[in-house]
Amino acid sequence: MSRFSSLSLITRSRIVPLATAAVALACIGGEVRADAPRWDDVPLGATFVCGDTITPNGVLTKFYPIIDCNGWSGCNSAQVVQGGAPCNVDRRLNVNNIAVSFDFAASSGPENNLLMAFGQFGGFMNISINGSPRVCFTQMGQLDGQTIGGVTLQVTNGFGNGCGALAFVGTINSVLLAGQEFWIDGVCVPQPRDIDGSGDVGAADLALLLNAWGTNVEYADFNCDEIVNAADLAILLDSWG
Ligand SMILES: [Ca+2]
Ligand SMILES: [Ca+2]
Ligand SMILES: [Ca+2]
Repeated sequence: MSRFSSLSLITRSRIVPLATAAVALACIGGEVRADAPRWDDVPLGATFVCGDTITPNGVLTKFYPIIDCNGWSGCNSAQVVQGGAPCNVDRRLNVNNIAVSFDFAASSGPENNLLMAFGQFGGFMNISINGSPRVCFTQMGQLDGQTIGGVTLQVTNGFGNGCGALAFVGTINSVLLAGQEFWIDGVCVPQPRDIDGSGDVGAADLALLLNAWGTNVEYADFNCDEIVNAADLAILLDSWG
């Protein structure tokens, strides 16, 4: 059995297996904000190393070493990339043996129910939420149903190497993620289906969504994949009325 085969809390002296709980959760709308990193405004090719601090979309973002399940740590770099496989949704962050943290509480305040697109293609990853001990794991799917730092996680796809989405259900002050062959994108706050704030979901909201068709505007990108398309239309219609 691989030493990385089970989801474990990192400690220097012991590895604590976590039970997997099957929890069905829905991600419901959130606040209209533009303060979650999508990387599209960060210069292409920008490269970050441990100790760097940046503020994509106003979010305090720092880089730290990655730590494996036995306590080894290392620090390579993260780079803003675009084009080609995998998981291309405009610009994204290639996380290559490094950890990246987003401190929402120190920026515009804690966020609720974030979504994040990811691509995982090998090695192991770390996650810490709200200052929790880092969890070391080898498949994003292992996070599905876990509660870390008081936030419950829901994974869509990504149960093997490939692209998926991670939903954070709860209040998020800060998140740290690390990976070896790992891509992060579309960290965002799910937007209300009532786009115009009229109090219901109707024709005016539909018109706004259709007007944004094919773009990456946030207000109509309900599933946070950085494109307004049929998936978002289906979500809007599901909330009709
Ligand atoms: Ca992006
Ligand atoms: Ca409306
Ligand atoms: Ca979308």
